[in-house]
Amino acid sequence: MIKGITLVREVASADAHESLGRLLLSLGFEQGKGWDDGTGRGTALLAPLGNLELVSGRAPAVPPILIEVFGLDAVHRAVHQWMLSNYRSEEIETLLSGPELTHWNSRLFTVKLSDGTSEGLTIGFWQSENPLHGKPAAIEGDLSAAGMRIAIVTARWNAVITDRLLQGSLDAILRSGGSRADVEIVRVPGAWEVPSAARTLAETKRFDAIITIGCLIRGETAHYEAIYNEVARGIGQSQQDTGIPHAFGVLTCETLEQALDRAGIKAGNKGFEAAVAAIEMVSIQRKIKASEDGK
Ligand code: DLZ
Repeated sequence: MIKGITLVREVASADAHESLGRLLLSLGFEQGKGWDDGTGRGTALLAPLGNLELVSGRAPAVPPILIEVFGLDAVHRAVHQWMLSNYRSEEIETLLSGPELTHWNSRLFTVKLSDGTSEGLTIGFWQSENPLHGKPAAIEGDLSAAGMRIAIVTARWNAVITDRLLQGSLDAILRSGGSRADVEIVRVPGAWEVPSAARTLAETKRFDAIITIGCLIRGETAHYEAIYNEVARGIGQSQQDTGIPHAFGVLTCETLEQALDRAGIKAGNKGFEAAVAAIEMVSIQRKIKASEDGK
């Protein structure tokens, strides 16, 4: 039912109205639908988010108009610059404060606009010091592989590539706190065989995640598209049917050079990336289950 919040403030003169509007638009407000009925006018400045905050038990943050920003220092410089063209420099010192830490883990500066009214119009610009502030609450996986049992299925075809991907996966697991004793490596002839081995491993329920590794090179692989589609479908289906996360580390490349690039030369190591994804998915799965159990 609620649509939005509007704060209305009077500005003393048409010039101040114009100038303040320009400043706020330059800082990132979006121009909304204003009004002008001949007797007065309103400028609507839209922010991406707004909220009404009720406070008890301690004094609320002042001033009542608080604008949350990114890059507080840059905003402060822009406001200072704007004030230089609207106020005398000795006035600015009393009207514009420097950014300071607040008791609510943020930095804030205030600017008082002497707009002709007795109180003036004071705006606080602030930025949270908490990097997670404002992010929607979400379940996110950790990157700790400690105690995770992981199976890696790797194809022997194009072993010059798949061995590097395998090394990348092991590297990621061990560096994330996993143990070599908890990792089982299964070698299959080619990419075609990867899904079936992955499913067999997943069905044992002995593993928290399966990492699949292979390398298909278009120029050297007959029916490249057909094989690739089946491999991708088979791995995806095994993941969905068994509920065990399967990370996809099967490269599909135009050339051997491109494959080498993705196996640790120029474009990262996709085996490493697949292992990180597997670890994260196991962690996410555990957290989702834990949150369900806690209900
Ligand atoms: C046959 C074949 C070909 C032509 N190319 C590849 C490839 O690029 N990458 C790969 O992993 N495997 C290839 N294979 C082997 C098939 O995946 C499969 O192992 C065989 O057809 C036996 O079923």
